[in-house]
Amino acid sequence: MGKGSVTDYHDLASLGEDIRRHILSNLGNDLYPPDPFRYFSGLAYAVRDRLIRMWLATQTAYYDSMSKRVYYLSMEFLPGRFLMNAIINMGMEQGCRETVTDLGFSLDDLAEEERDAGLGNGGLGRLASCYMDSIATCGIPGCGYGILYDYGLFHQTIVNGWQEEQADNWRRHGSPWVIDRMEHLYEVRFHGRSEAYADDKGNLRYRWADADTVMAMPCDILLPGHGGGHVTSMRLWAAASSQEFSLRDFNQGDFVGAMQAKILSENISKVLYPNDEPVAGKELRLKQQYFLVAATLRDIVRRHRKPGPAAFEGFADQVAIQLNDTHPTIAVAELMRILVDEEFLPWEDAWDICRETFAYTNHTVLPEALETWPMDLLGRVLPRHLEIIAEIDRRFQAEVAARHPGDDGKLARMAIIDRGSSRVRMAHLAIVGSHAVNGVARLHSDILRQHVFPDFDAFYPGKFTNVTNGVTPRRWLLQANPVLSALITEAIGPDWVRDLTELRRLAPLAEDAAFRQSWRAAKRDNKKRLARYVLRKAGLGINPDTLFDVQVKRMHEYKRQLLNVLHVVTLYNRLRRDPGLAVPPRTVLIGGKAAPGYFMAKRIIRLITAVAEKINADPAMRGRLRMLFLPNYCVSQAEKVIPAADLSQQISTAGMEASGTGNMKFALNGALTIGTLDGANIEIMQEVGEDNIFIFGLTADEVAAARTRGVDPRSRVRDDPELAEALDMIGRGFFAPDDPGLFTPVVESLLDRGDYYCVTADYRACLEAQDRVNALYLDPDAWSRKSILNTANMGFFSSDRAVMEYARNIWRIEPLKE
Ligand code: NBG
Repeated sequence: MGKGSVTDYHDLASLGEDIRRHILSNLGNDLYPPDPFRYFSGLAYAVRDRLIRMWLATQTAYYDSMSKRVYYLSMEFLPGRFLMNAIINMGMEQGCRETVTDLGFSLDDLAEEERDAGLGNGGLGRLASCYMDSIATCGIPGCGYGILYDYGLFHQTIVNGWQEEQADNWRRHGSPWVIDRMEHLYEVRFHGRSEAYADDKGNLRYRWADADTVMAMPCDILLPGHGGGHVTSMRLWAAASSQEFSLRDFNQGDFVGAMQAKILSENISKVLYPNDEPVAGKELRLKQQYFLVAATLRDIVRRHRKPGPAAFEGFADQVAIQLNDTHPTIAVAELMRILVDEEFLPWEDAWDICRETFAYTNHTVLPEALETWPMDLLGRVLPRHLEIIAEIDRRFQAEVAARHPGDDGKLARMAIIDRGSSRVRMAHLAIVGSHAVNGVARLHSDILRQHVFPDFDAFYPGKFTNVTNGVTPRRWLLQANPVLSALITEAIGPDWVRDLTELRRLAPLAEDAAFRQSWRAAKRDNKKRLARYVLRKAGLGINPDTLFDVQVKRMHEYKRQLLNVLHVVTLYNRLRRDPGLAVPPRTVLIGGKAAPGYFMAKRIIRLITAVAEKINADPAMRGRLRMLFLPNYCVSQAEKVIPAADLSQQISTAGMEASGTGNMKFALNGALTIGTLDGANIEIMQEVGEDNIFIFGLTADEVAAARTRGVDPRSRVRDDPELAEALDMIGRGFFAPDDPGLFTPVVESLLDRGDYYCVTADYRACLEAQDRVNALYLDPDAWSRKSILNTANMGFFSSDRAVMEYARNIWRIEPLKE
């Protein structure tokens, strides 16, 4: 694309004027009194003007190059805030700071006015957003597709120690970044029936009759890459009622009925489903998935045809579709429906196109998250799709049977439609309908091949691959940690921002005492910044001169926040017994949302707040141990917490965390990891070196063996007096004197229900690892050395590396040159 023009787009000279103009004529507001939210919005619109110009140029470059594009289909995106990210990536930070200062504000304060776009649950959505940043930065033609939920993941508050949920009405005050495109409405159908008919030539055809319809309206959010001038987009669909639908009832005089239908259809994009909630039987969730898929495929097909009447044979040379987890898998059946029922392609040709177009990323091995839909529900909502899936299954079973005659067990295990339960296994459909299937860390991909889908791996040699996750260095180091970024750039120059492996050049500086000193000073600055934030948000003072021990992520038993609590209670007991104990003073911070219906996760939050209350009120713990539950963990909070952490807790039961990406963000910011051999922790260990990480606990194989063997957790408790004491205190109400039975279920889950997550099994090893943490932290120079080596060796975990692997090996797309 025409370069040199990039700076023209930014046109900083008129920025102040543009901000005022947007406040006056776009927002219809006064300039006075100078309200920060108003000026934030004005600035956002002024930045957006510049983004739109760059985006149009990028689109032209895509069309001119006629290159293949990737479409990243995801039910979740978790971008957080947009303003600083856009400004920094566009190289406008300095200019913006000056302009905003002239207007009487600080840029950082204005940035705080923005509400997070929280359209995802956690790692899966955030990964999608990191990948958008890298797709734009690397110049890979393509964009994301998702849903514009009115309500993102709920807002969490802590009331009397319990989680409470509030609706996250994130667009309440407007959303400057969202561009509504009313001109491109598509109709999406549900219900009705599949109807067979004969065409002119007497061929048997199918059509979808008597369907209800909903309109899908595209809303674009533009995302600039760093430095290069490419701008990609997320196209998010919002549901609107279809005119024909309401008019039909209206003409019959049923105005209220018509309105009801309107409201019902608009419900489709109303709210994001929290994960870890049983989704089975939730018709609305299936409708959301199909809504995303149907609108997106229409849009892709429209674009494919735009240059002229394109043949579908060439479709997969122009289009790659990445299914982000199992959620959008109905796309396989929808593309078949379009090609066979609407474009009249022979089934075999359509099927080849499908498999060449789709690729599937699996993000979890938790069985409850591998979606299956009851046949009757699927048949009711998407009657023609059920027929198509049955036909795909029939042909697939014939293939399997031909290669493995008589092996009924294999047939039953591999079937897409599970005859026993009458459910459609969406993961099987995704595997059969894609040319590539990948896990998100090496261990996870191995587990997929060996334990979750071994029959498929044997049947399709080479189809299963791995792409280890990555995170964007722009948001997670450059933007979130300006102090450390400045220090790094001073030391090795700025190239690390677009080539993270450059960080390797920091390694020799680990031996430089002055550099270590500056490194510690940067960490201390970030800890002070976090302490101010915590005081403001939670009303609690924390001391930056203590070890910041952090675990922030969704609350789930497999992530083992409970093991963290058992360590804290044990440390508390040790300090009570021996006030002179030689351990560094520690501040334990835990944050994360629990799914609203997940009883145990919510009870564990209550346990954390109860233990924190007791410890923080104990005068003997002053200056030695503090604990805090951080309410409402979200992207913008992560940006403050991660740069301030000394110790990063990544302690999932081995084999259960597919990858983790928080683990990468912490280590990139110089935190040391205490963790299990799970997900990407293993690869982090290999990169940073075994001496620079605290690894403990059972391996994935040992967990599997322990589960088969069945170990009695009570015998472990008998053998370990500290564990016995901690569990006894929790179980008997030491932390809940007013309600002594409050935490009995938590202890019972360990002692009476088999301790599925191996908390008691890993307890002793965890404590020993924490002993090593304490010893090291008492030697600041030794700690800083390892901290520097962590950052220096995290280059592999850039999302640029990850999307380039996808582009080369899975999408087969070349990045555009700038
Ligand atoms: C999550 C995994 C994480 C992983 C992210 C991104 C789901 C279904 N999976 O371990 O639990 O890092 O996906 O791949 O949310």
